[in-house]
Amino acid sequence: MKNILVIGATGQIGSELTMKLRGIYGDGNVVCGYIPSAAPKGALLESGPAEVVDITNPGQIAEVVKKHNVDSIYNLAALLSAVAEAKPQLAWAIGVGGLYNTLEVARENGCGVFTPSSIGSFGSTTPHVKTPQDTIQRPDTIYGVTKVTGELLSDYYAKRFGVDTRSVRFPGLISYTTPPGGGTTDYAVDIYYSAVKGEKFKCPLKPGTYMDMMYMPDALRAAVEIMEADPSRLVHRNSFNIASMSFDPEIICNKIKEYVPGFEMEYELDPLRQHIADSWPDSLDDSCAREEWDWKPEYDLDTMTQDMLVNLRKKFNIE
Ligand code: AKB
Repeated sequence: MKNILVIGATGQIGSELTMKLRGIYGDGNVVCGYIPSAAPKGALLESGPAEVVDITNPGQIAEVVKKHNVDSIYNLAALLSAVAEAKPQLAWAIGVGGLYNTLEVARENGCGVFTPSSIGSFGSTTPHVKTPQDTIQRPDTIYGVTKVTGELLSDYYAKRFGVDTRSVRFPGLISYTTPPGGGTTDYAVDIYYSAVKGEKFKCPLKPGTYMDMMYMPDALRAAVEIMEADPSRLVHRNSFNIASMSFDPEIICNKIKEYVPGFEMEYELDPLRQHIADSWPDSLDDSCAREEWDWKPEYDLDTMTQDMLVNLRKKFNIE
């Protein structure tokens, strides 16, 4: 049985992943690690152990790892891309300093570590269409710089110290549960909220801005499956391209209109987000993940849209 610590467990991915891990490995075996300004509530707090874990405090990570006999750490502490541009020093302290602290605790205590990377680890000189697994990674953002550094540092700890580090490059993640905060891909979540509330959506990115996106259930499954994968099959570790769908604002808007006929969108461009999105791939080639650990997405744009609309209507009590 695994004993897991999730760092950043109350964030966009963490709040859902912690509950999924508790469902698989047992409520008592998955520690919700949080910072006091983002304390857990409801089921996340009540269904299992919770501890204050500030990733910038190595002593605190080590104490919780020892107290709960942790053998696997899911490190989800990060600032998303647009917020990171506003606070680059903090983005580095959390993304790189925090990862270093986590890897050191993992090395000393024999833990495996999952740390997500992102499509943000690529930059404007990366091939944009069907971006290969191994290619140019010269990101234009501090977010991307922390992600590439994280990939390299994690691979170094695997090779040099035998720490079982594994990771995936997440596309933009879409969920009806926890709203994202400060990402470049977040428009693809916000658009569904506008659609169910009957509001006109103001799109911050221009038509033709393609990016990879993924429905949260697929992303959570990827995080579990890569950590469960047979290590003898893994040629890569940090990090695997994973993909399920790629679209631009027009495509997602038209898909929503199939189910919400009166839905309207207008463009109100955000230059920072547009600049970041233009530097990121249009679509990823995830064949290595498919070959090395049988990665396969379940949702496409149509099935995700239907599920998002049903669940957001339930959430807001809209008929
Ligand atoms: C962001 O937009 O910053 C994230 C990401 C793709 O890593 N959703």
